[in-house]
Amino acid sequence: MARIFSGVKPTGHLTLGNYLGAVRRWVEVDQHRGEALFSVVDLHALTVEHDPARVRRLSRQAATLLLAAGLDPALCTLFVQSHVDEHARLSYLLECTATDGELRRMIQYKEKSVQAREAGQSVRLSLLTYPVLMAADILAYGADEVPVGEDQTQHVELTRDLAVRFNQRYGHTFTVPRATAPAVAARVMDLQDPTSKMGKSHENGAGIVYLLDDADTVRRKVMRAVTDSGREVVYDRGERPGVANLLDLLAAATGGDPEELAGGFGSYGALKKETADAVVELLRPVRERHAALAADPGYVDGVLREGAGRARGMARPLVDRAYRAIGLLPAG
Ligand code: AQP
Repeated sequence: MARIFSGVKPTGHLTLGNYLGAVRRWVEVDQHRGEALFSVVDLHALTVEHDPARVRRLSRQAATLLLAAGLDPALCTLFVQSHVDEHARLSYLLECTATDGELRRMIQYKEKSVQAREAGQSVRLSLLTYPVLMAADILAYGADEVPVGEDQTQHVELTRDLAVRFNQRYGHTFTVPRATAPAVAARVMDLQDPTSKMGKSHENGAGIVYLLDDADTVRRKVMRAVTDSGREVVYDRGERPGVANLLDLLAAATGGDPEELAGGFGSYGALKKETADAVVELLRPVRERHAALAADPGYVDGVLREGAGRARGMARPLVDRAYRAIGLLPAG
């Protein structure tokens, strides 16, 4: 049975990009077909300027939303990363396996370090080592598969390199995982800037559909989406990124094919209206279940406690093995 690991960072409210690029498949496919672990990876939220109370609040909200989206604790393990010490323990060993050069080449590091400097902030060392912690998240569980959006595939590639290198030097310890991306909506773009990814930590929320936005807000954001100067509805990601993004969203929400859907619209307005309706309907049940679950934080805490216990039980033997393999003296 495949072992599957993936996570979401509590750096902002979960978005339609998170849902379509990752969470929906965790719910519909991954939790049914393997031994799946999903984590609110809160340590990763500390790699950029953060407000402690907000990270705490967003961590619980993310866990509640994952349950509302349909993760079932009877089928998968849901937990908070910082509740399981093995992630940090293994991360250090992997830092002793990775090189400064390969981390500096990571696209996300390059982008985020520029953003931090532009905002007058210093660049945290943890921003550079972030992909190593992510590798530890995955390798600690012997995961074979990592279902992520396209933006994370470079980090999964690094994880593979580190696993292979560790195994070659210190003996076979880690499973070498692979990224699995969804067929549609692997990269949902910002509605106001369709050449950049819809990311939950972006400053301007006008182009971002949050899972907890109410129906009117979703409609307004989709209706105001930036399109292109043409009039004809055609699917062309390179030349018409705004329209292509809407067609991708509609296809992901309704199960259609974006190129075929394009032929059915005579104007951008009609496409926007149908896309808005489809997204509202897609998110309605998630929002409703979230409201019910948020009223019972004790239940969510219980799920997370049990999930952390299970996760610890899986990770500890493997991480202990890695400690021995790399040459550390076992505690007597
Ligand atoms: N726009 C997106 N399209 C498709 N997939 C996406 N994912 C995120 N955005 C999109 C996928 O969702 C999972 C969890 O994402 P994350 O929490 O690691 O990152 P984020 O939502 O992108 O959050 P940030 O803080 O805004 O991150 P940055 O600024 O780093 O991009 C992942 O599987 C991700 O691929």
